[in-house]
Amino acid sequence: MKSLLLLAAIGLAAAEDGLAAWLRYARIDNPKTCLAKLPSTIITLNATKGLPVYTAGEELGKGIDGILGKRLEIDERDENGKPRGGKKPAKDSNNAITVGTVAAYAKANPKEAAKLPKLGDDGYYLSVSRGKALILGQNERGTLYGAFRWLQLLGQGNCSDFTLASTPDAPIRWVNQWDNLQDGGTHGSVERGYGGDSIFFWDGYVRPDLTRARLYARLLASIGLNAVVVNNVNADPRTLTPELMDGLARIADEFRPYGVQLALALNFASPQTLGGLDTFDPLEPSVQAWWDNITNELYRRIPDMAGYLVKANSEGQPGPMTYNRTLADGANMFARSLKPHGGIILFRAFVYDHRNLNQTLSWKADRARAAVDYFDGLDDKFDDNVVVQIKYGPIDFQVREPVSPLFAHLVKTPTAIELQITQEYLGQQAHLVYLAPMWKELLDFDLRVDGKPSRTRDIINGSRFNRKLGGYAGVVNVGTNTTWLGSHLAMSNLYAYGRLAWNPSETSEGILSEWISLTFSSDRKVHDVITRMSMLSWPAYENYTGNLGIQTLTDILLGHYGPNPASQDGNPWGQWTRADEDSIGMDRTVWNGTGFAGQYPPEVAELYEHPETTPDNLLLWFHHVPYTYVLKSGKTVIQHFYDAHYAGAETAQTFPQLWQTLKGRKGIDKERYEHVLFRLTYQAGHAIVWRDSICNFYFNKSGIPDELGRVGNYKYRIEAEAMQLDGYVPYDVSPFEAASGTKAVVTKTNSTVGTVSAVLKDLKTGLYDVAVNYYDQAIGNSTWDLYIDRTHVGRWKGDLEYILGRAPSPYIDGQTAARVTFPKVQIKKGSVLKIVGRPDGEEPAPLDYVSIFPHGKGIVD
Ligand code: GCW
Repeated sequence: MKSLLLLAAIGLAAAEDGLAAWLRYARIDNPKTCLAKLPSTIITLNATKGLPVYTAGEELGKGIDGILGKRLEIDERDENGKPRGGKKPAKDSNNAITVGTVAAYAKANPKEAAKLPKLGDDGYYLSVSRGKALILGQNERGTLYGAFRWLQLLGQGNCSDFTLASTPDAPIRWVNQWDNLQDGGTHGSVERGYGGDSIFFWDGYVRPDLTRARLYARLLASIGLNAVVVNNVNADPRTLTPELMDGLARIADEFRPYGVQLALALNFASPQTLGGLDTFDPLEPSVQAWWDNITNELYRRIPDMAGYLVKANSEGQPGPMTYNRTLADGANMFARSLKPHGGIILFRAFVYDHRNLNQTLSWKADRARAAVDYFDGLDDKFDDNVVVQIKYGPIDFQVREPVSPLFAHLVKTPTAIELQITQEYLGQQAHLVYLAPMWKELLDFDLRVDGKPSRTRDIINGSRFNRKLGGYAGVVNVGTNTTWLGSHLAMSNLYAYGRLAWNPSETSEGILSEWISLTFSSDRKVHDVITRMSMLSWPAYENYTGNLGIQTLTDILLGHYGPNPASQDGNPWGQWTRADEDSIGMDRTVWNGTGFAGQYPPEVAELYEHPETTPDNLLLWFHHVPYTYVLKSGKTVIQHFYDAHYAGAETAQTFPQLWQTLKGRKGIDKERYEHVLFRLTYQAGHAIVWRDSICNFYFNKSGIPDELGRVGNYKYRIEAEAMQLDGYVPYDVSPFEAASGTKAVVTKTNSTVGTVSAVLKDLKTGLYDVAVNYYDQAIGNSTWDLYIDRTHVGRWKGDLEYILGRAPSPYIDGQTAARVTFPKVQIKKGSVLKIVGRPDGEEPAPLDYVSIFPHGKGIVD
């Protein structure tokens, strides 16, 4: 009996698997004060099932039930304010939560409606007073946004009376999913995804079950986002077959109740590859007719489609330049097809040629220049439903970039900023990096166009140049993982993206605090710890990856994840650092370099032209200087590299410790506690990999030692290759800096069990932490066992690819390098440490080193 009851209780408890994200509607601490005033009826005005006002009613019912524990009755009114279906009005109808559009409200209450503040598109009016609540939207989805906003406030325990009128800062608040219809196998994968397969596509088709698509729309609507491009910008022409279009219509049907519109990424060559025409020249009438027809076919199925997104002439994608046409010719072709339907086209400014190897040799060549070079002269050439979508920085979602100068060049043409919630160069959601502070710096940056205040945010929202369109595009890689992004904590970035696109004046901490309350709880300590870690995370990540504007320094030829600074140079991808034995950095000055600095308006250009006036954190983005160049901080460039990497890695070590102080606190359930702890521990280990790789790489290049003697000297380490090897052989790691002492060990064959051992003769008897650095490749799941004498200390498996969501590399390198730590191990002087490695698949149980440091002394090496 007892066990049956227990089972029932488990069945009832919501699984904290992340699926509900910030929409958990968890009961607040003290619902009584709220309940006292709460009416028992929700009145919906002229709601249609399947549209946002109806959803708003439903959501309020669900939310209030969860947050306060009260079930409300729904009283549906028709367009004249009369109860639907001849029903009696609810008893409590004078004291109710009324929800509808301003227009529907005005019909029954013209006088009151006349007094309402004016709202812009998608805006809402929210008034809560002594039990009554009025939630009115400028349109259907505005109403839903208002409902969600009130629920967010209630969910934080805010039951006060207030009146609020809110209109989003910009009309375009889109999400770009990089979902593929299919990868090599059956999967619908997500480019740069670490959160599972596509929630939309499978095996080349739209999934039969779109439950997740619907839940996704709900999440996005709750933070004010209004459209999703459902497929990868590297678009598959098959997206436009009739079967796929039918499938897309089913996705749009799931989105519609939440006011989320579907948009589509297009492959420029589709008229030829799919349509069978002999050209895709945008000025060819047959090509225009083909797109007109496709567009009509799409709108026939999806009348509220938002529009298109196009990546053209970039990274091998086809585009108008294939026919010597301009980018505007290309964009306008789609704009014309969309115009009769009211659709818009977001045309990406991420246009560059990665194929010209000779460029690498030229001091003046610079990929950062490409966007302005390609778009200059086109400002008055675009149709009025074209928006140019510009990545925040001129290169590619790096940990630190200056704002793209193209924002200052397009005055007539509306623009949208492309941000990346997907942490492509920012730890791929396997590292905690809270991005709102970075986005805010970019959005608040003043480009000083014509010597006048010109913040990025005021350019994209249309106010600076008096444009109607514009806004935000966020690249998101949610997938089938129940946590959406593969990590619970990474979801703060999605929440922040929506909140900032709605209102860029919100603060990073304020947004975070809302998100913490809704995702976990309002517990003070929970807030303090998550806020502390999150606010430290971007600076820490920048510290242990790429400093002073040199870019993130990930392996750009593989996973865009682990350290590999050499991969930046010597190839045509254009993310160069120009590091040699003496000096480092891209000279982007006008006087001697690529001239990129001159693409900014004069005041900003002047700032970036000189090393003395360039902020330290962008120095190497704009200038090529000796490693011994002295920064404003008084340190040399090379010593800054060393110090920053040690500081960043040290901060990352505090994350798992901080998180552990939350065990058992309100909202910190076991499931999420363990999940987060695992990832933060992994991050702390990988931060050390980063620190040592980058420090050793530049030490090796420059020959300048660390003033504090840390780099290259690791007194607590025993290199695996220096141990007694049995079944293991030494292995030269490439890149060399991804291994301590440049070498690792691997098992002799794929089936040989290997052992490394060492006599710990110099160690005093005591309690130690034992860290083992190993490599977890994508090509197998080795097992390792650690022993001290006869005691089995622990076992681990090389299965991070499943836990982290994807394996960034099949090789033994900085991406697969990982660390596992066993705390509080009792070791005697003269004990024997032994690791037995069992290879699996093609993964030869690789080991790098063991680090043994006294427990509790705060040493990590
Ligand atoms: O940085 C690159 C990414 C590609 C991406 C491209 C883009 C979708 O590595 O994966 O392709 O940017 O933004 O188009």
